[in-house]
Amino acid sequence: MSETSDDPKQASRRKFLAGAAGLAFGAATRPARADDKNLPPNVAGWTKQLGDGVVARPYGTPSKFEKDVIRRDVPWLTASRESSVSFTPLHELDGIITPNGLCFERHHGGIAEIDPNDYRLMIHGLVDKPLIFTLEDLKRLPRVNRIYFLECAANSGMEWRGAQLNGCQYTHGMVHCVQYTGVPLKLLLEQAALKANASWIMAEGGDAAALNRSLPMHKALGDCLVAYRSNGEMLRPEQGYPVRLVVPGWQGNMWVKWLRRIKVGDRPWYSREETGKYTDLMENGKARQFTFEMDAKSVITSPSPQAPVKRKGFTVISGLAWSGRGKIKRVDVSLDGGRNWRTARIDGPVFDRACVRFYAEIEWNGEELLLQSRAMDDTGYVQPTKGDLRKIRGVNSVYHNNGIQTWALKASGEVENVEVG
Ligand SMILES: Nc1nc2c(c(=O)[nH]1)N[C@H]1C(S)=C(S)[C@@H](COP(=O)(O)O)O[C@H]1N2
Ligand SMILES: [Mo]
Repeated sequence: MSETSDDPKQASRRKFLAGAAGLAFGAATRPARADDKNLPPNVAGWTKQLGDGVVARPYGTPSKFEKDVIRRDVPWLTASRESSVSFTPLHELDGIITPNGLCFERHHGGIAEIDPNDYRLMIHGLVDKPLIFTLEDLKRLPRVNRIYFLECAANSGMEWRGAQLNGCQYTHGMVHCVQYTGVPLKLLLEQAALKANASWIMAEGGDAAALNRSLPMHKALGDCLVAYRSNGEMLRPEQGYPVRLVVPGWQGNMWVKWLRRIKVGDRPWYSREETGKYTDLMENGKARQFTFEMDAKSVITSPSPQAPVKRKGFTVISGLAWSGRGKIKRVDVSLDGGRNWRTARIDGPVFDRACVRFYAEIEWNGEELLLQSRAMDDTGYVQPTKGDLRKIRGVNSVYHNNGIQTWALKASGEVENVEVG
């Protein structure tokens, strides 16, 4: 393609390159600073001496200059640290995989510390052969690798009352997406030999909360995994070391960590987490129960309140989308609060019930924008506006808020959590 092409992609690329050159020029002409000795044309300090040798960090950690890329909590949100939540720094990440050390945590009774030698998984109830597996037993069985998102049903729960928290880490950071390695739950249930009337299971954690949830048998025999690895390495203690249940597309609460026991039955258990919690109070005073699936959702992670725009010109809008019902088919981005939409570019792999990464590149000249993203999945479901969601759900809910998020981009480049219409 020739340099004089009118192709808009080429044109924006030329402008982008011109902008980049401008940055270098600007940097070279700003007032001298003490640390300029590392800048061209000088040879930087790190080139003039040998660095640390191998295994200086036997388990690698991020550069010290990345010290702000961390999970964060909101201290006033919960009464204790043991029953609380920390949030994934979505605004600092790219691609689709969440690094293990940055996965949000949600605990009801603190992090259980389990000696893998003492770990046992019991399967009992309506089975012919009750079984107890050690970790070694589980590792000897055929295993699979799957990339899935996990979203807490309470993600964005504060936002039912209007724009509350300023940062996608806090509004949307109860989601992570990693590659699990584990044994299909079906395999274990088959070994235990289900009785004819077996139609539900109850999964229970070995933590102080002994968190337990009922799952219908079709899901248990479907795609659930008993997982022990995340992104290749053993699960982190925070994520359920050594074993957690993986329940693809369904609310995070069901992904029982520190998995201790699976009881097989013929009806749900109606445990605390499926009666007092994780139900959705509707406008008419009735509550929806067993709302397992997570609806399609998306969020722009940059620009966002914690990731303001630093300069005018070529700007990459980026975000994540996911659906508990299947694959993300398309993501649209709006710059004007939902009046006009353009199709975003999805880049990277698109897996069933995993996060996908999207981009929309714009020229930003300092005008105020109302940034939104809207996800569509392969069932035809379209992420609703918050207004449309409230029409159906009312305002009594905590869980399952998948409404379209709006970020107001100010002339200064700062970004604020707002709500439109
Ligand atoms: N045993 C046990 N499992 C648990 C929990 C818990 O407190 N105890 N919290 C649940 C909730 S509410 C969520 S959202 C997910 C969070 O998983 P994560 O901490 O890996 O992000 O784990 C679920 N599994
Ligand atoms: Mo949760």
